Amino acid sequence: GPVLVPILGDQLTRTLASLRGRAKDDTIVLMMEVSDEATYVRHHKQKIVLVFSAMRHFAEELRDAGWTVDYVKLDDPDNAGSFTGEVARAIERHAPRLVSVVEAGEWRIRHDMEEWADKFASEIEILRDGRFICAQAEFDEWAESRDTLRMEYFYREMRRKTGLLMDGDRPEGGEWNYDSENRKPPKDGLSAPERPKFEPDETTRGVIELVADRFGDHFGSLESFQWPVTRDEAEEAADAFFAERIECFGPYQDAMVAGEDDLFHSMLSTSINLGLLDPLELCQRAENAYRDGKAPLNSVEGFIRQIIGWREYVRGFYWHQMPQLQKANALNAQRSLPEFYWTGETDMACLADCIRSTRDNAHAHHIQRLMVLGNFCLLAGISPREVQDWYLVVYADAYEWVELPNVAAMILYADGGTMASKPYAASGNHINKMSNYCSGCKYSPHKKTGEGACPFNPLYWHFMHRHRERLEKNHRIGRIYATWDRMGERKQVEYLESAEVFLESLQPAGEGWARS
Ligand code: FAD
Ligand code: DLZ
Ligand code: SF4
Repeated sequence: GPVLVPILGDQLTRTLASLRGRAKDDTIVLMMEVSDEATYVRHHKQKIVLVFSAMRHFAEELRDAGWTVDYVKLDDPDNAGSFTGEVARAIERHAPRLVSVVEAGEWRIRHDMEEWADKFASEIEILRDGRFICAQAEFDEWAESRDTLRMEYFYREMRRKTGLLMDGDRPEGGEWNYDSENRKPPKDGLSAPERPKFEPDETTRGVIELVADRFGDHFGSLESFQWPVTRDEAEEAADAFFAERIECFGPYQDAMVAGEDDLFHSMLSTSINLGLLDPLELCQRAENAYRDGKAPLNSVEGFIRQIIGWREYVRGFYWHQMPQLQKANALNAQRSLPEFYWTGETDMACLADCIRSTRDNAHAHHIQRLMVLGNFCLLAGISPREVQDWYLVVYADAYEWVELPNVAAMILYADGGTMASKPYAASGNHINKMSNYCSGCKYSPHKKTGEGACPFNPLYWHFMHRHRERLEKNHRIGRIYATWDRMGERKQVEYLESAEVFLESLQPAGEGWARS
């Protein structure tokens, strides 16, 4: 029989390890739309459209290049509903001598894959995913020798390994990191050139109909679907970023402006995660922009660090810490996620805008996910499990390998500080400094407690107070308790009571939003 090559929905590249060196007339590519993947959490509708449409376009691209593709659609009456079920059916159809597959990105699926060898009579080969720069063994080796796993040190290894922005064995410009230049608040009226928007073609329109029909009650809007769904479109999106936005990417990386959903961010995560764009190639293009004098070092270094630093690091961290990471809850946070995370109905203008963008675009940019949406969950003590589900559902770029480390370790400190040296806690002042949200808000960031006070202010001290025992020992945050102690009891009680009143007012989301 032939070789059967299953390609999962986030493995859409012709350079995939399982295709390399194969004879086209001896290979059957298997692609499967399965209900299990669309519903293990109730993904944002745009995410399902994105994955299915990109899969259908990629299947066409492979066929045009001469490959035989066996494509199972979601509405195929015999669809088994899962990868394992569909691979079983394909083995019956094709009697392959070998099933060659690239390891899944998520623990859930990799676990299933590892059972294929026992379940099926065909030989099974599971290959390493060559799209990542750092092999897992390499990450594990790096991690073994330390107690804390700081991204910054990992990143330097990746710079040396790839040679990106290196000047011999020294970092270009003399520093590894130029983030101190990358914290500009938004000036009045800050806005960015519009990025290319990709109108749905016939294939995408077909998938939109399917998703409206089958998953119409999932979170999120379908109206504004504009994601790149092919490699060509993704390249066009990358071209526009390198031509028009990378220059300001660094300085305004942490800025937020109401109604400006992309600012100078690349908006390339969905394409990178699907396989439409190669992360290393993008970094090389960024470096070229710097060498050609088209973009400053702080922007280019920042972009490269997000990819060969953060992206590679969270993936290594995920596999290093799974499956425990899913259950980690070092701060014992137990509160339910508020319903407004799903409805967007809140008087807090910053949260309302971030949730609106999330609903309309299946996207929010990094600092919105971190400083507003994540910070709130940290301070309010929302249960990690519920926060994880929310982030996995709502973003078009969300896969557990990248979502979980960011949520559990980066925003919630649920790993107890293996990733972050301190919890990322911020008060209303900080959000006010980095955004224009507060001028349109019912609350005031300058008011500390009581009626009209920005809820982030009392929540901040409530958080610090309830975790004093753990955080006081932390050298980066411990000093804050001197400020707290100086306030005096009356002020302290005001903070704590204001926070309690606010927390009591939160309406819990209830079941059914994230999982059936
Ligand atoms: P840019 O700002 O242009 O950054 C360039 C690229 O760097 C991104 O495309 C992405 O590939 C990479 N990158 C940047 N930051 C990170 C990071 N922290 N972790 C991994 N890669 C990073 N990103 C996802 O791809 N999927 C997720 O499910 C996801 N969940 C997140 C959850 C939380 C709580 C936080 C704080 C961050 C999360 N991120 C996630 C990271 C980041 O927010 C997005 O990658 C980014 O907003 C995507 O938009 P962009 O392409 O415009 O990014
Ligand atoms: C996210 C997703 C969805 C919604 N649907 C499918 C699908 O029907 N078929 C498929 O091959 N992949 C899908 N994906 C992406 C997978 O969830 C992803 O490949 C796994 O999480 C493995 O990491
Ligand atoms: Fe957000 Fe507080 Fe500013 Fe309102 S006042 S936008 S709640 S930070």
